[in-house]
Amino acid sequence: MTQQPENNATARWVTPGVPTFAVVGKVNMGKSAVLATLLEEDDNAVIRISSEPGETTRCQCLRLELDGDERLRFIDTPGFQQPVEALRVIRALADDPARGPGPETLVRFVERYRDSADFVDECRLLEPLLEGAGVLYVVDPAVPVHDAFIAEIEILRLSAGPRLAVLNPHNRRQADHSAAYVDAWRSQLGQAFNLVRTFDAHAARFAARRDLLAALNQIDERDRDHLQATLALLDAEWAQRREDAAERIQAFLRAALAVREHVDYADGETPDAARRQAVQTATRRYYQRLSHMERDASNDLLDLYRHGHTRAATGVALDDDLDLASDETWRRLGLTRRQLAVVGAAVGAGAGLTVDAGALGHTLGLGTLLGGVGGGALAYFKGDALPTLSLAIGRRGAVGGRRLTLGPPKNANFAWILLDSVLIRYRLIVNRSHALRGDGTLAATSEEASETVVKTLASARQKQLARWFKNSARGRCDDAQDTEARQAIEATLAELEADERR
Ligand SMILES: Nc1nc2c(ncn2[C@@H]2O[C@H](COP(=O)(O)OP(=O)(O)OP(=O)(O)O)[C@@H](O)[C@H]2O)c(=O)[nH]1
Ligand SMILES: [Mg+2]
Repeated sequence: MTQQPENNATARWVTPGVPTFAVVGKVNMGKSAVLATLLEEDDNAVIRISSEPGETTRCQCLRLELDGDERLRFIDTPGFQQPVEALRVIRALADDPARGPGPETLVRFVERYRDSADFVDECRLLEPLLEGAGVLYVVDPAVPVHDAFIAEIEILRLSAGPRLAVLNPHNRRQADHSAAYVDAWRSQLGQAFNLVRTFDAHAARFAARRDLLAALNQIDERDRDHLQATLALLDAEWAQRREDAAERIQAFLRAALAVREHVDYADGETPDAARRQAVQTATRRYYQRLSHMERDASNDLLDLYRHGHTRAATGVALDDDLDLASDETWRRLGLTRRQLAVVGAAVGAGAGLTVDAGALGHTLGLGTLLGGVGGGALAYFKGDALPTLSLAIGRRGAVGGRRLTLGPPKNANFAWILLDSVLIRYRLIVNRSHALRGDGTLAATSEEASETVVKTLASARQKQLARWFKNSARGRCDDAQDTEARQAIEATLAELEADERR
């Protein structure tokens, strides 16, 4: 590869010491989408992505910053509008028509048309290349290779920097290499580009992003050490994120297991009815509080993974916030009966939750408590499949004044369901593309929502976690146990990231 030009005073896009690549291609090929995914930029105000061709009209600098330093720079560019005509002009501008145009001819082309009404987009997109930026050429391999593309490739071949071609299949089935035009594209691109890679902007996860950045390292021998160090920083940052995520999930579980709901009420003339009413209120509040806690934890994970414009307003467990008051949740998530028995045997009775007997003496099935309540409430609580909540009713204040305290379900699966729901959300988050510009909610298909995680964990890890649930619910975890559980969660997160199924 030829050398990057010396820093010239008029350079706008390229700064020495910061490897720079211009992302170029025909309009609507997904240039901006590739960049959004690569740089984890989900803000449409920063990177505009739309099915409207010609969305990007000016070059824009986008930086990959790690540890506060700009490590890599990408320039999002407008798409080629008239590549065939531009190539014709460039050829005509060649010094020696027999030898054809060279890099200097591109310079001449841009100088000639920069301030004219012709080839506006071509001049804009070529400018960074003339300053020495490398090329990241994006095409959709579902589209046949026609003359306009061949002209684009010919023009880009004249640029002096390293060149990488990216096949960004808009239709995911086309990612398969037997897809219609992939071979034709590869043979066309192979002649003009140092390397050709597939990168599905709507599906690429961390490993694919890393691979694409590593490909830049392969083609850009000018900055090899810098790029290698950048990859190391990227890996460290990702590992830190996962550690933070595991910590957040653990904090959520700890807090959720400790939730107690209190309702003060007076016996009045019909103490049974008053009690039923209080239980109903406390139960609803209890489950709402948990589902909000789960949603907040999910939003924190979204922030951690740079999805600040996506919110977990809709739960994955059901079509609303995680609905722990629904028997459907209790059937679908968590461990199987057999797994519960195995972990229960390993860590002692009450492997799920053992409620502090002092605070919450009675346990009463909701079916019993709600027996006389109307159909609406029963529908809400879905009858006998409901877990039994821990309950205590004590005297309070004036005559007949009572305090009802409602605690966690006695069901040993409770903690596992909480963990499952947050892990399902995690899987959605790490699989989510930053190029999506939807309604900003983290939604799951019913298939995604029901693909439980905790059932698939190795038995040894289930036992580790069961031990932590048990001790944590009793407020008896030391640092070593906390660390062990966090590491178990972290290892699970790493497995979810590596899981190719989606
Ligand atoms: N399904 C799918 N759609 C994609 C993918 N990449 C881009 N698109 C869609 O293709 C359209 C164009 O994407 P952009 O990233 O805006 O394309 P662009 O090349 O930057 O377009 P201009 O700026 O107009 O030149 C948008 O509707 C994207 O959502 C992909 O990998 N999969
Ligand atoms: Mg664009």
